[in-house]
Amino acid sequence: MTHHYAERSINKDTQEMIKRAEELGIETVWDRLEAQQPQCGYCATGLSCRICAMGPCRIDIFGEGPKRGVCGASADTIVARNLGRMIAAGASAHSDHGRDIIETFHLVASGKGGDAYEIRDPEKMRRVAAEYGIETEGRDDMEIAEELAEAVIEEFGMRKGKLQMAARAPSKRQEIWEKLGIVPRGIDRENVEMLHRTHMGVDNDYVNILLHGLRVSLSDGYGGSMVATEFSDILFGTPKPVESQINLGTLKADHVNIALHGHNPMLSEVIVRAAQDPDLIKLAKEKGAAGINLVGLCCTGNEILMRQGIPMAGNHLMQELVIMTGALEVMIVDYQCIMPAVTDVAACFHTKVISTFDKAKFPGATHISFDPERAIEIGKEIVRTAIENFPNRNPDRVRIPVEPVNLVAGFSVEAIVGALGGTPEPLVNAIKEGKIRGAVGIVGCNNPKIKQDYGHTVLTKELIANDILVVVTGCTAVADAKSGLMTPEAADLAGEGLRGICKALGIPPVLHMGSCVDNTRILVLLSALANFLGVDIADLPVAAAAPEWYSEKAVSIGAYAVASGVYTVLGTAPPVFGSMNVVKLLTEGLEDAVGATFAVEPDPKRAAVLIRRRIEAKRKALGLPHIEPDSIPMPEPEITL
Ligand code: BF8
Ligand code: SF4
Repeated sequence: MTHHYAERSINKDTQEMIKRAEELGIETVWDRLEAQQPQCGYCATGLSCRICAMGPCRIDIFGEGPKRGVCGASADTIVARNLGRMIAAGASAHSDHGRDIIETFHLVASGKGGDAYEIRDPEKMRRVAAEYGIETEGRDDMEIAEELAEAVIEEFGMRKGKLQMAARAPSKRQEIWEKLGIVPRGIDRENVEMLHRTHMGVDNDYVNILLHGLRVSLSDGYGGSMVATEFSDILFGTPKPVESQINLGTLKADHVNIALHGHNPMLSEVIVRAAQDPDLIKLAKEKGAAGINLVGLCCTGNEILMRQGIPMAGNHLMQELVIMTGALEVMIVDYQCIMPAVTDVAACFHTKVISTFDKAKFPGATHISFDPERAIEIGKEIVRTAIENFPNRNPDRVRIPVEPVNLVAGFSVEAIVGALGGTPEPLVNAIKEGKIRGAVGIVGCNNPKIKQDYGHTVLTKELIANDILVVVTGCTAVADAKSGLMTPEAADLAGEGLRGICKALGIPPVLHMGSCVDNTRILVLLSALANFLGVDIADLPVAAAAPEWYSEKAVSIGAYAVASGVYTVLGTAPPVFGSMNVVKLLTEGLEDAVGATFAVEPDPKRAAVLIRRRIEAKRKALGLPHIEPDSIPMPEPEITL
């Protein structure tokens, strides 16, 4: 058994809980990764195929083994098909989440939202309705809502030529998509078409498959995910700056603790209300608790942090560890990124895992089927279950390892533009003057192959120190917040220019823009900046990075970032190195097609240099004061693939 806690995570809470897991003999994600070594080299490089029953096949590019699958598929075809399917799975996950949100909005619009849901941001709804060409003048909210819900629901199929919200991109960007034939049409349609194309004997041309991959990703970025973000704002409120706390120290030893894990705010928003119910609080006190304490995990956590200021227990790799505090009564899960292992860990404690979506069941969990029409009742039932479980807690086994850290979240585009005085102009001016050299979106997951949060936090610190504004979502946001980078005081870590601006506005140098579907907020912000300057997104001094990504959703996000013209650096290697043609297309060829590429760089200090060089090259091309890109020295690698 290894004792290299410090190699697994940069965070004290994680290190302490890994130690605790070893004391108790409980297996964690790191142990299971170790047990999987060595992982399959064919799969790691994208060279295995099990799409049909003539296979499974694998291609041996280096040795004497086969160069073709049974059907004759080459390494290029197999790698591209596998990547195409990853994009489609990720886009489908986001888009099906978006569908659940729009269906709830439709329910509200047709007067069936009960007392659980309402339209909390009618002004935003009217703005979106106008984009869809819906008459808003002199009309009642509910009338507009119904027409809007139906128009958006139609976009999941194929009734329209193109997705309406794709028109938010700058016109030059839309022209590029049209020229390449990758304007997103129906959301479901693009995903189904990818499954069709990657069936045996359909699309065998790696360029053609991957171009469609970009189209699929755009149906996520400007479709499914954007629907999820916009309609979550309309239903639950558009985020505004909010203070809260983060890490395992947010659990309270004397409270009933409930963790909300997953991605969809439909249920978690209702739980937030149920936990404030006076009868339930009274019941908690009768059971000997001081109150009810909610904490978030992963993106459901980000959703309720952004809108309600609910504290955050941690990111992806914390989901087992939060149970090992021994202080968790219930973990409520909806869907995505929930390791099946959580029920195994829960079985070692009094913790109950409650699954809630019929499409996401977990062996070992209690299933309480969520029905939006009975949302409040179900929310209360779940909170009551947690309270009733409190007396089963063994206080001797409780370990809450650290004190929580403060943070400020809630930076929707509306909030950012609001902080700037209603226009992106001050930000644009700061970029023009070089006080802010550019902006970078750092997004994505934790992956046990990388020391937890090292990639996120090191890259973030390198960039802000060089006057690059960082916006974050998903598990990156949680990583940076745990390291104290999301407070106004963290501006002291920024370069002089960025520091001055953050201090003047009272904002952190790292802005939390939400969950992973909320990467679409970054698309909207980029389009606003590009439109303000009258240029394309690819002309802006911006970039993206996913230093510790693991999920298929992250692949879709990376693809729509690049398809939108944003240079994107990945920290974890995607399974594409089995085809040098695919690698060349992704890291070079796409520059000519869409004005941006992927890069793979596991060392965040080197990734920071790649990004700074890119930003300076873009500044130079725009005629802004710049540093010669080649004069930024590249450090020797400390971490390799
Ligand atoms: O959607 S960043 S580990 S929690 S996939 Fe998952 Fe990755 Fe976290 Fe959010 Ni996004
Ligand atoms: Fe093998 Fe071709 Fe079938 Fe894939 S599609 S498993 S390469 S025969």
